[in-house]
This record gives sequence, structure tokens and C-alpha cells, in this order.
Amino acid sequence: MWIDVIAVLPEMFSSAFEYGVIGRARKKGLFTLQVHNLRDFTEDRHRQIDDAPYGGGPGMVLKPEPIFAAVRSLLRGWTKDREKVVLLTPQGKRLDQQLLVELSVLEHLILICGRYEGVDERVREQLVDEEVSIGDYVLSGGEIPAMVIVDGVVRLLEGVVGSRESLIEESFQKGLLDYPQYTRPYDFEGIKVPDILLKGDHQRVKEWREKKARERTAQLRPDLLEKWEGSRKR
Ligand code: 6GU
Repeated sequence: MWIDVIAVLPEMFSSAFEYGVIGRARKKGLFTLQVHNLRDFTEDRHRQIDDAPYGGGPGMVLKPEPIFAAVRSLLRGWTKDREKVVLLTPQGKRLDQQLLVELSVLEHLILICGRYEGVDERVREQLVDEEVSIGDYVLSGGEIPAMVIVDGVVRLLEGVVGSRESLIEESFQKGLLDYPQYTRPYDFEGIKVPDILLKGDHQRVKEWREKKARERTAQLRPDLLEKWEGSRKR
């Protein structure tokens, strides 16, 4: 997979994907990430990327020309099932695991990081396939949300996360929160590991984990449990 990011603050990405599972995947060539400075796509002397909003009001709006120039130079003209342009904005569709899965099958993903008070509407209308928000709160820009997407998408690529099993087992993919996990020591400050996990009865361990996952989801995320039960009936 090839990922291009267009950002006002490209420096923010410099060490974000050098470490851990994602860093290793990048070194192995399982994906390519290129971060581009929006300012490099300006053509005026002042390299201006933003301007005051028509109609007045506070703040600055990202100008259309540099964003159009950037996206046009990066697009490969592939069909929409292989290549998508995504704008990170608080007005976008809320990111969830299903959307990450959809993005992870693309061959080319272009992420545009919004900044300031907004982005010229013509970018949304003419250039963008999908607008994505990472949740109902306000951040100062789309750079961190773009990093969230890169991390979430890359770990779904073939060969990135060790076993397919750990991906399939995964809570949000199954629709439930994770079951409780324990490792050594057996007794930590008087709190012991549940005995069921020590007996080697894989069937009973499986049932215990499912029960715990359901209990925990009911308590912490009843909205998820409802969705999960709905999808099981179908
Ligand atoms: Cl994508 N951008 C900004 N600025 N704030 C956000 C967001 C995006 N998603 C949640 N909050």
C-alpha cells in the first residue's frame, strides 16, 4: 500500500512511524508513507497556504490552489476501488474499525490534513472522496488524526501483525471489548490470576473469556453490545 499525506506541519510525522510494529512494516516495505508539505505546492512568492474567510469571521481558511495542486500531482488516476482521497476534518464521518478495514484494501490512499478554521469548500466538493473525523472532540489539526488512520490501516495489512489470529480475535473487529488478560506472576500483591486460566482446559477458557468480554461490554459500552447482538441474529 502507498500512503501520501498532505500536511501543513509535516514535521509532526518524522518519528511517528519509526517504531514498533508499524516501523518494522515500513522497513520491510509492506507499505510506503510519504509526507508532503502543503507549502511546497504554492506558486506565489510568499508561499501562502491560507487566507481570510469570505463573508468575514475569525481565523483563516486553507486555500484551494495548493491542495488541488498537491492532490493532482499525487493521484495516479486509478479507479475508486484502488485509490481514495480522504480529508481529515471534525465534520467528517466518524472513524471506526469498519472504515479502517475499508481503507486497508486500497492500493493508494491520499490523506489531506485540515488546519486552522477550515478548508475551502471547493476542496470538499471537487477533490475529496471521503471526509473522516476521529471522534466528537476538537483538535487543532488533521495531522494527529492522519497518524491515527495510518496506524490503524497499516496494522491490518498482510504480514504486519504477527498472527492472523490476533487480528481475528481482536475486540473491536468482533464487536466486543477484550476479555481480561493476565501474565506472570500468579500472585501480585495478593491478587491472584483466576484459576480457570491455569488448568489447560481450552474450551472452558474460551467460554470464560466470552462471558467476561460480554460482561465488560455490557458494563462499559452497552451501545456496542446492542450492535453485536443485532449482528449475531442476522
Ligand atoms: Cl479529523 N480534525 C480536527 N481538527 N479535529 C478533530 C478531528 C479531525 N477528528 C476529531 N477531532
